[in-house]
Amino acid sequence: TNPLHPIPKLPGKMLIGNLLSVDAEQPIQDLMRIASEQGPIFWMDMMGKPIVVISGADLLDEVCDETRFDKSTRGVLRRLRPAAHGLFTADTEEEKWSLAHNILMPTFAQRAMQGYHPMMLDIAEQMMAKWERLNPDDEIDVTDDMTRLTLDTIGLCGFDYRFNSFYRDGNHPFIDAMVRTLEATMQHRGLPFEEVFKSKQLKQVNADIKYMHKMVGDIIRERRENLDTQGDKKDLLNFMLQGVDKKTGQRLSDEQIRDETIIFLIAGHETTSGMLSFATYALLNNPDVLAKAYAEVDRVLGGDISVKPTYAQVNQLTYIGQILKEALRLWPTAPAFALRALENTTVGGEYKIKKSYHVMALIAQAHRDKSVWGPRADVFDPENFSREAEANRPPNAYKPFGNGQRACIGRQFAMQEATLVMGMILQRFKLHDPHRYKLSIKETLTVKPEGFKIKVRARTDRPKVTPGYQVAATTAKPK
Ligand code: FDE
Repeated sequence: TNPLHPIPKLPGKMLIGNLLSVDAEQPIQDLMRIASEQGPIFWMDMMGKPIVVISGADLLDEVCDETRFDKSTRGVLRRLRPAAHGLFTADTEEEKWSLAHNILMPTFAQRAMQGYHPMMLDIAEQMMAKWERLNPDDEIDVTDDMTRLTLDTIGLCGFDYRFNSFYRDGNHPFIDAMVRTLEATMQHRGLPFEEVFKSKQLKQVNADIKYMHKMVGDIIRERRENLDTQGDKKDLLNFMLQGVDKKTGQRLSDEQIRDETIIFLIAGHETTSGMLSFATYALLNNPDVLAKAYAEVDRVLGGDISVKPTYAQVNQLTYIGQILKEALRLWPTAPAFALRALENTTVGGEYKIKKSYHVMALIAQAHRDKSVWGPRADVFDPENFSREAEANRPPNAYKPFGNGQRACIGRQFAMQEATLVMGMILQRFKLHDPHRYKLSIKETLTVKPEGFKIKVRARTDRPKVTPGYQVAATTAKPK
């Protein structure tokens, strides 16, 4: 008997249900496979609790209706609250969420990005310098370097802190603490006796959280004490210290600023670095796309790498933008999000969803629905994001940044940063794939390529003139 009939049920074991039906190391890839066999909706029994997995475009459109569904924090997000209880981990009805949301929205709006450009550029140049100085036989672990880049970028734009990841072999101790906390939270699956047989790991997590809170807390206190001299820095910390919620007149407490800061680091670094890594992989495997990308970069940024790209130029790199969007279609680095029905309801005309069910929007699979993306849905093609294709697509078919008011606040930030970096890489380097890398995906809170090693060489075919020189080319000094 299937109590959720007609929603198909994943076959499972007595008592434990589907607890062991999904690969613990690669749950997302396993769920994608299961979804392709079971269809656009199925459910799993997690020790008595139903999880409904939705992966069809029509059903995804329905559950994106915010009058019927809201983000759910059950599971990992709630377990992350001791480390950081704020935007990403709070429930929509909590005052914590609306206060931080109202204060922070303007600081992440497109027009705020210009202020972050110099800081994004600062970190991007560090990565370029590292790559330029490599020996011909040196390899780059793409995902590692992209993670250094995205972390350092949020550190600098967020609270004027330099993790200096490009100047060290291992990680900054803060990063180790954060990664351990995330790993432990993911592994903790709510099994009986976990507290006992994982007590050592849990003790470590408590120590790590304490360390993160102290480090960020100290930075906040110091800034608050020096606001008269440092109050004009254009970083998120100053916006949080000075911001007032127009609706309520309230401000963020130091404790909440601390939690939001940790949340930016958690939510922003792996997602953005994964996007850049998948995009690099796609470029290496699609020579036509790569050629078009080089042409755009040469036209917009020109060949003179001593001239820094401007904010306006980054916004002209629209084909690079299409490449990044398409990378996030095939591999949305936040591959699923969790929902709950506000009232018992029915989706697809026949599937009853109770308030108590856990609904999972598996966008990694929904983004490959052939009814929307056509027969070539599994093929990388930036033309999926031409202006025309975007205009003709149903509204909720593409959701790599989540949905509605709970969608990603860092979207413009991530796209701005990634476009700048991709542009600078292509302006400078030829990419090589010495091992003919076969995509292998590591899953944590996010998905990202694992063991992806490339080599780069300085380009010898850069255009001689930069865009600004074109009119006066005769007076430009020869190189
Ligand atoms: C959020 C987010 C999301 C949703 C989730 C859920 O629903 O749960 C998603 C899907 C995302 N996000 C995605 C992404 C991608 C990328 C590349 C990114 N993301 C990036 C970033 C950066 C930064 C800084 C960020 N990011 C942040 C964030 C936050 C804070 C959040 C929360 C919001 C609310 O809730 O309000 C998110 N993000 Fe992201």
